[in-house]
Amino acid sequence: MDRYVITLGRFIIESEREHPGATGALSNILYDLTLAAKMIHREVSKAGLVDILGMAGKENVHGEEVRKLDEYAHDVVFNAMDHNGQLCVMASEEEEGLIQIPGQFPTGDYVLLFDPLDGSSNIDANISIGTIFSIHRRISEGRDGTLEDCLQAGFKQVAAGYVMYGSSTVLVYSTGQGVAGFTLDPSIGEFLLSHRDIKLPQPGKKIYSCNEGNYARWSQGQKDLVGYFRGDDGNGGGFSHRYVGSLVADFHRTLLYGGMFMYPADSKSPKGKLRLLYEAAPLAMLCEQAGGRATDGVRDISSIEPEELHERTPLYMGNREWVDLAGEYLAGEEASVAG
Ligand code: P6P
Repeated sequence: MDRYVITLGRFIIESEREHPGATGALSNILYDLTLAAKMIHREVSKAGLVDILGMAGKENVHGEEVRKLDEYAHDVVFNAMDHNGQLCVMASEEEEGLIQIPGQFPTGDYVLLFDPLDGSSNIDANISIGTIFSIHRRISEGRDGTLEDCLQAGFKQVAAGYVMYGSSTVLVYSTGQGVAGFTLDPSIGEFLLSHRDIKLPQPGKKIYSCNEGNYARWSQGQKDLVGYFRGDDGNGGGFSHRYVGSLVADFHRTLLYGGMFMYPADSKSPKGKLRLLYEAAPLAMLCEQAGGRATDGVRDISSIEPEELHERTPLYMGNREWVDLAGEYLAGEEASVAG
C-alpha cells in the first residue's frame, strides 16, 4: 500500500487550505458530488446485469422497477445536491427547465449544471460513459437562482469536472489551479489521487477523433482538415483515428494522450450536437487548465456567452497546435457546414 495515499476528500480539504478566503462551500459541493458519483458507479457497474435482472423500464426479478440509468443518475445528483444549502439553482441535460432548490432547504451562492450520464446509450455495449459537471457562482439576488445565473460564459466557472465509468471509475476536476484525477477503489469506497497534475502531452500523440460518418455533411474546410490528418493530398498524414462515440471517454483519452477531439457543425446540425453549458464548457475548462485549447472552430468555448440553457456548439479540443490548425481550415466559413 502506497504510504502517500491521498483521498479525494483529503485533497479537497488541502486545496481549500490554500485559499484563505475559502468558506468551504465549494468543498462541500465537490464532496456531495463525490457521493453521487459513487452511487452512480454502483448502478452503472451492475448495468450489464440488467438483461439478467430485468430490462430498464420493466420490473426485475425482485419486482423492482428497473430505471433508465440516465434518469436514475439525474435523480441521484439532484438528491445529493438539493439539501446542502450551497446551491441556488441547478440545470440538467435531463430537465428542460431550471431545477429549483425545494422550499424546505436553504439555498446558497453556487449554481450546478450537469449532464448526469452522457453517452448512456453505449451502456449496453459496456462502453465507458460519464457524468459531467460545471459550477458557477450566482450573480442574481434572492432565494432562488435564475436563468441568468446559469447562462454564464465558461471563463466564469469556479469548478468543472467529470466522472468516467469505465474499466475503472475516475473523477477528474479543476477549480482553476490545474487538473487532478482520482481513481475509485470500490473495495474501500474512496476516490484515490491517481493523476496529481494532468497536462496534455506536448507534443501529444497524433490522434484525431471525430465521427467520419458525418463527412458528407461537413463544410469543405472540415473535410480538408480531416484530409490533412489522413494525408489525403500528400500533406500531413501520420495520424491515428480514434473515436469511441462517448464524449467523456474521447476527452479523457485526449487529455492523457493528446491529439484533438472534434464534433463539427454539419448540414443537419448547424450548431453541432454537443451542449455548451454542461458538456463543452466544463471540458473546455479542464482542457485549458491542462495546457490545451477548446473552441467552436473559431471562438474559445470559454468566451461564448450562452443564450439558451440547452444550446449546442461545435467543439474542437486538445493540443493547441491542432485546435489552431482547425481554426485555419475553418476560417471564413460562416455556417461552417456543407454548401
Ligand atoms: P455521434 C453520446 O450520445 C454523445 O452525446 C456524446 O457522448 C458523444 O460524443 C456523441 O454523442 C457521439 O455522437 O453522432 O458520433 O454518435
